Amino acid sequence: MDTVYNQHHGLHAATHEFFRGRLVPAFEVPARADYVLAAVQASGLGAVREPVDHGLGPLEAVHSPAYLRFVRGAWAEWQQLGGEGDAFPAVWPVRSLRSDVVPASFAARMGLYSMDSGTPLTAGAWEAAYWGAQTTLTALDLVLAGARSAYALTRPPGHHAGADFFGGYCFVNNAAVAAQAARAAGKQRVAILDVDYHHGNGTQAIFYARGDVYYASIHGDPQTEYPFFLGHADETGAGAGLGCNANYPLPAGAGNEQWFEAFERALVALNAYAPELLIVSLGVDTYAGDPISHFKLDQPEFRRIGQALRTLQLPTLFLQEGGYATEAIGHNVVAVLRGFEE
Ligand code: Q9C
Ligand code: ZN
Repeated sequence: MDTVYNQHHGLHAATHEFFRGRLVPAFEVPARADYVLAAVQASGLGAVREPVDHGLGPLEAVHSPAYLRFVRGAWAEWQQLGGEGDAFPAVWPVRSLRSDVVPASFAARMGLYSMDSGTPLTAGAWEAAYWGAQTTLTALDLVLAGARSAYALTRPPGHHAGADFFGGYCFVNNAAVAAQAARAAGKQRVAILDVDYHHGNGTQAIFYARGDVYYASIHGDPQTEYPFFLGHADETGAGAGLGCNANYPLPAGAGNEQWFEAFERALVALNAYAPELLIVSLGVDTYAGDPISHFKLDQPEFRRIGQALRTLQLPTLFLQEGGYATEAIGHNVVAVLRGFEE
């Protein structure tokens, strides 16, 4: 399986994020991708390729142009205001406030276009997110051209980003961009399977009322786990998308057997949808050693994930999402990808 990778991810390098009233060292850091790249290169998995630029069009097919313009220009605006350090939102248009009028204030627009204060907007956030999407689209091209599978090694991750907001370390929803591009290329039914510890609220929301893209996720119960406000089991889709959304929330602390039981149920339901393409939102923050997540998957389980995914016999695009046990991410990701190839 070939990997597509771009160096621009390193331009997005937050130093700190908010945690319990303090600024702590950021978790979503360039070293994450460096460790994965080293593990991919050492594994003999396949070639490592550079992305081809597909332009803004495929991003605009998922995200609102106003949101993309905001993220692209945010750092320059922040600099003009004299911003020191990374930019964070501090005010949001919650219930009873208006979100239909776009404010002139940069601080207000930071809130309008975001969902949390845990996502530092850095000098290189746009560049990294843009090239992350191009890396994703290039990996999709390999699969559309007949490769059995491909892996997009990207950061920042994507699955929390909605059509018009960033959050959860995500700016551009790569899984959604890939699913939409696959639809445009003629795939009739696309399935996204999200195995990141956190529910992919952005991906779910983007396709919630659509029957042509199926979304399934196994994740920490939103009663106690981020993103809190989406990801419950009763969210099954709406309108034409009714029955095309499946959530498998598990309690914090869930281990190998509990996780795999839910995973197997997700695979059965997804298979019944009869997709033509599978996109895997591959977060490895389910690992027992992850510093911000609370499942207890052991390292050998990641190979099992890949082996089980192979049984679906679908063209499969793997996209990097979370995983914050920096030195272990490479091992865990490569274990999934090699398991798939066995
Ligand atoms: N200080 C992904 O895994 N809050 N995003 C964590 C820890 C947000 C994770 C708080 C976690 C988002 C793609
Ligand atoms: Zn996650």
